[in-house]
Amino acid sequence: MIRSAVTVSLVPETRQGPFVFHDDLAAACRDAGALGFDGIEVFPPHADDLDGLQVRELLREHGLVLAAMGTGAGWVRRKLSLTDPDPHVRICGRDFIGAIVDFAGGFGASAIVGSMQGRVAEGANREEALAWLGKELDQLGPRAHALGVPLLYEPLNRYETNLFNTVDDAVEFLGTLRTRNVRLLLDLFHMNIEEADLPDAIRRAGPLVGHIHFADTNRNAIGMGHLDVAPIVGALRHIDYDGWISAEVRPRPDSLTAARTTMESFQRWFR
Ligand code: LER
Ligand code: MN
Repeated sequence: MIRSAVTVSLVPETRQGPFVFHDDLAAACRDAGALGFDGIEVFPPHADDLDGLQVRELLREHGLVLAAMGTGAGWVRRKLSLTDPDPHVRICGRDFIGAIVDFAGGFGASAIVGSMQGRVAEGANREEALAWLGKELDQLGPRAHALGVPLLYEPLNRYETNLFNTVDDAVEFLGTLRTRNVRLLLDLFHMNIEEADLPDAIRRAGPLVGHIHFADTNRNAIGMGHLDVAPIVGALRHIDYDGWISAEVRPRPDSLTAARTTMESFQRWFR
């Protein structure tokens, strides 16, 4: 069954970022639960900064589950990435993501490789960078598989990476990996910038779609921009998508309004 989630960032540097709730996990769980969300997607500073028992208790208290966990704090705070020319930076990046894979996996949730994919550095060799990315995903995919969850890879728009911007290019790349345990996270905000036709791209990705970031064209809650939502929902139904619909949007005009508007849109389109 398709389920609703809302994002919570616990990383102070991302206060201007596309997360509905910020800083206070307990308050976010209370508000998400009261609004009827099925889960929360957490963006932690580091896996070690979370107390698993406390997270479990908050989720239980508010009738929520962990939908997924972002790993981008490794980039935001330490400039780690899986395609840095320095092998030590790549290893630290893999360790950073791996710890989140383990934590999230314990809750039956996936970790997301988004910003941590990095980019091909100026003057560097693209094939080499893709080989590094492939090698790391081939280690992280089986690590997630051992916990019974897929790893999520997110194509980003051209202003955030030069690795893969479109769904088709990302699908082709995933096909070159040894692991079959990496699925696509499709973020409607990035897709709106890069895709010629969003529903067509979703249909082509088909069973590889593992998670959706539900955002309008301006990265506000769905319903606050001009995205043509109906054909996208039609495409998700066409591929029998049954994962998370997670609001990774700006808290505009405020967190509660963004969350409430998301929930109204979710009810309208998926219930
Ligand atoms: C970044 O723009 C984004 O969409 C995040 O989900 C990546 O981790
Ligand atoms: Mn995203």
